[in-house]
Amino acid sequence: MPTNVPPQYRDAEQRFRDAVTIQSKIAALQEMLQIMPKHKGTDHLKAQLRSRLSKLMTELDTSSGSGKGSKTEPFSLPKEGAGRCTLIGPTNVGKSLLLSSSTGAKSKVGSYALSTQEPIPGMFPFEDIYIQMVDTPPITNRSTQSRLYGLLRTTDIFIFVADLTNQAVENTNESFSELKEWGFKLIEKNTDLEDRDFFTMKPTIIACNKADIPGALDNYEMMENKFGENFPLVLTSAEEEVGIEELGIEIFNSLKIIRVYTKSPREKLDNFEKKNPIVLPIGSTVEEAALQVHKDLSKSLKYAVLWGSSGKFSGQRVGRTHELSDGDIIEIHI
Ligand SMILES: Nc1nc2c(ncn2[C@@H]2O[C@H](COP(=O)(O)OP(=O)(O)OP(=O)(O)O)[C@@H](O)[C@H]2O)c(=O)[nH]1
Ligand SMILES: [Mg+2]
Repeated sequence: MPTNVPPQYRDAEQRFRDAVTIQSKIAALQEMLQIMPKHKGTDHLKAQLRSRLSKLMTELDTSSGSGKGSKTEPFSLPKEGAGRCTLIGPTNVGKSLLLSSSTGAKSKVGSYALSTQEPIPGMFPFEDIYIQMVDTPPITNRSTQSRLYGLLRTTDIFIFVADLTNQAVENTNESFSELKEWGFKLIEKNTDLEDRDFFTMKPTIIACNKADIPGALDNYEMMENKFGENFPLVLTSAEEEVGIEELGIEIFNSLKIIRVYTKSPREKLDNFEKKNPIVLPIGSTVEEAALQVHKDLSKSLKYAVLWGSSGKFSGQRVGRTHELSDGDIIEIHI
């Protein structure tokens, strides 16, 4: 243990020792990591704390589904739809209003700080699918941080919300550092997601909000210069419902999913209406699509007839290992 740590570190360490719940242990560890001075002498201790943190997070993940621990984990929400994206940011940036304008879900909007105290889910309609969107308490709120952490681990996509009228670049940098301290890796544009650790590596979109307020556009330019190369940026006004569609496109692209439509041999292609697609990860095969329809169907599957961009021609017969594309229509034959 290095002797040159500040007194606040000792306090946090004491809180860690006294902590009874996993969440308060996590919160104390997070604080210790944040307070610790950054120099070579603390590297080893930092690594130890991180490893403890990750063990506790695994415990939290496994205990939250067991029933008996449910009271300590009020931030666990059932996943719904084609994926989960979570709105993250400091207080008052417009996360709750963005949830309402994107999904219609009601989350308390307030001009005062810390108006949101717990996560609120909504469903974001994107073309013919729904994506779960979750509003959260501000990342800076210590009393909800450890539970927020658990929620973020189960999130597919981070949507960081920046207020263009309030030190957007500084606040984004600060929150990104915080998320990194928590052990998250913000995945940058065009990164290969294969073999990623789902719980810690997160594709991140930045919503630059309050675009309707005079002066916001100049700050958007600063955000673009600073972050535009590495992250998808969307200019939004939650107030005037601007940029919501663009946000949907970025979320869909970041989820790396495809939509596949199943047609029965009795249906005519001319009358076929593309709706209720099966949603699969990019790279999925005919067999995986059949498996989603029904377990038995994938076993008895002989071939599929395919219309769409993954085929060489319309109505092509393909086997179970054929890789599908977004928008494909398949007819499964057994
Ligand atoms: N002009 C304008 N005002 C906005 C916009 N988005 C949010 N606001 C206002 O900003 C204030 C904060 O909005 P909230 O949605 O409550 O912010 P929040 O990020 O959820 O805040 P916390 O829950 O405290 O973290 C409210 O007064 C909103 O009406 C926007 O795009 N334009
Ligand atoms: Mg809020």
